[in-house]
Amino acid sequence: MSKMKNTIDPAVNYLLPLAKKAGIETVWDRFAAMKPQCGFGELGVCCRICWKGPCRIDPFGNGPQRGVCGADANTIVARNLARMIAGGAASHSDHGRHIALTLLEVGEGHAPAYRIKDEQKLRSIAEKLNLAPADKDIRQVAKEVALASLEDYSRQNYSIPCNWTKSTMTAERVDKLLDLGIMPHNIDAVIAEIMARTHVGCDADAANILLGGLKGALADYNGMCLSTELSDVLFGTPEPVVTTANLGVLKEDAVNIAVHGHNPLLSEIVCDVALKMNEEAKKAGAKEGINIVGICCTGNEVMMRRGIPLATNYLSQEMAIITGAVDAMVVDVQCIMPAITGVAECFHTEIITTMPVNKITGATHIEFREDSAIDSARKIVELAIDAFKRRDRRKVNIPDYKQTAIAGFSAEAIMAALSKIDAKDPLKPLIDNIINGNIQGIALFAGCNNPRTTHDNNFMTIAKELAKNNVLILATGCGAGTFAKNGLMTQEATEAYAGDSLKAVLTTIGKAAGLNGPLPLVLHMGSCVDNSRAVNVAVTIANKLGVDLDKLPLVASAPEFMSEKAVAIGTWAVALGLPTHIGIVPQIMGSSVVVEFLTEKAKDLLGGYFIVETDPKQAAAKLVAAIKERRKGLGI
Ligand code: BF8
Repeated sequence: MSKMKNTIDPAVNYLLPLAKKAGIETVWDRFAAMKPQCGFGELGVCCRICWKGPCRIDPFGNGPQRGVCGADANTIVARNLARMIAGGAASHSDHGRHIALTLLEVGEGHAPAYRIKDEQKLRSIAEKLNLAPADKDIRQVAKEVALASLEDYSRQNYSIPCNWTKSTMTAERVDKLLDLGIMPHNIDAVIAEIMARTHVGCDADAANILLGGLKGALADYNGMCLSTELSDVLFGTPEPVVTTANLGVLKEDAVNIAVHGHNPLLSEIVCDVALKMNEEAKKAGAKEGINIVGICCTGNEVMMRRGIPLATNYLSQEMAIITGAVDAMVVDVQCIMPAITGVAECFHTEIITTMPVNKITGATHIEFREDSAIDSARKIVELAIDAFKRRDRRKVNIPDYKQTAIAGFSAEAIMAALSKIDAKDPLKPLIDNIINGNIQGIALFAGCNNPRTTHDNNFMTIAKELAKNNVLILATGCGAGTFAKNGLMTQEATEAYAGDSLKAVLTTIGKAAGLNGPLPLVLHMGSCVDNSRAVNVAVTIANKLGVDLDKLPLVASAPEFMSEKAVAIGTWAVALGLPTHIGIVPQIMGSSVVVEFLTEKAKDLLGGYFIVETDPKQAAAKLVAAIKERRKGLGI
């Protein structure tokens, strides 16, 4: 059997042998050392929620079929899955809480580092939330929108839906979620409810636990949605911007600062401050001043709003340090490998943690608070400049790989491009082309990378197949990172890979929008929380057609996912009615009830369902089949 490749990223392939030679351990080494991974864990039948255990169910039926308390495989698998969803929802919604609290501070005039950058968006959000903003002062509107968002974390009345989910769905979907009892009323309460119902001796009915999980996933959607929209208010709504991606964006003659993590509250201020400290960097010998680059979702945030180059995505974050050219890696929350401090010990790189609840042993901690954001950012940039002075030039190996990437396709940017074709009815050209089959459907790629499969390969293979089949492609998160690094966010990629009718549509829109050629093959919608942007586009189309989301030829794919957040996202995609592909075998296979619920029963209840397929070509075929089935349902 041939050995699976670690990655198809040329920059990583350049650096891995160098890491090996220098004895630096990477994620792929640790993954290899972990094999064989625990079979019980892989099936999800290991229970560790009380200390009578750990218990595990024998999947072959010879050993124990119940844990010490009597929980069977179905209960155990469902509980484990629901708890993962709660973890994901907690992460996204905590991010959203910080943004909402900051907007409140801005409204009250207490956060000098921040301001309202997109007033029009703020007013349109206030309209959607029924806050009658027309005659109000903009700071008052900010306060009211922030408070309406924070209400989604505090409401105690179970029968009132969360403001954001209710106001961003089709009416039919709202009714369906209410009917099923899975409409969230309060993000924090729903997460707490999952933890409570999965405590030992509580909910033992797998289907009921999964309904709780679906509610948790919708709470996740609510938190993501408000994170995205309020970030646009504070930092600007993305518009298409041309930039570059992959590790070749690092510069030998600059102080390279990598911003890594998720929340733009930190990265935006670091970028602002760094711009003002360019001269200090030059005085320290960096001819090109300061070069900020992004990693993971923070990378997406600053790429789409500022055109800052993307260095890399999740799985290759250590590689950025192994170039020897990163002077500081500034991190906030989520998806930061604890391994980075160990790698940084081999170089001069400062790893700077910034959040009180996210510290890493071996890192320098500079606390970042919204009220003193500029001071903290200044200290961070000063540390980076100091580190640059210590850089060992003999250890610098910047791979000569980078690609052009056109990023920043917010829902608003897509509508603006379409309005160049039909100003009165911007959606018409898109809908007409979906109905006439020039665009067969829309696929949203999301989620992480995972060493269980070749880094970036599933994303690239499936996207090229779908494009060939005239499917319009949207991307977020580390999937977006894959496409940016590997050249699919370019006009050339449209020429090379799009089917003829898709190419013609992308060319018409691109030319009308002044791009002098087609739109890129993959439209970059942003970070993981920005998956809500794709929902925004889908709901607009659904409302226009007068159908619910589960009728649209719209699919989602997380072909290399790994995080609890991705589990939550995939689950809400199903709850919203989307066929949702995952390319990694989920840790649920030990329960036939859970598998059947998520791949079949969910379809009856919600219209959406999971498709599990690890082979990327097969996955593409299944997604195309799901799109065709939807088209047939619509009679198109
Ligand atoms: O939120 S795609 S590895 S960085 S979890 Fe993490 Fe996964 Fe990347 Fe962004 Ni999303």
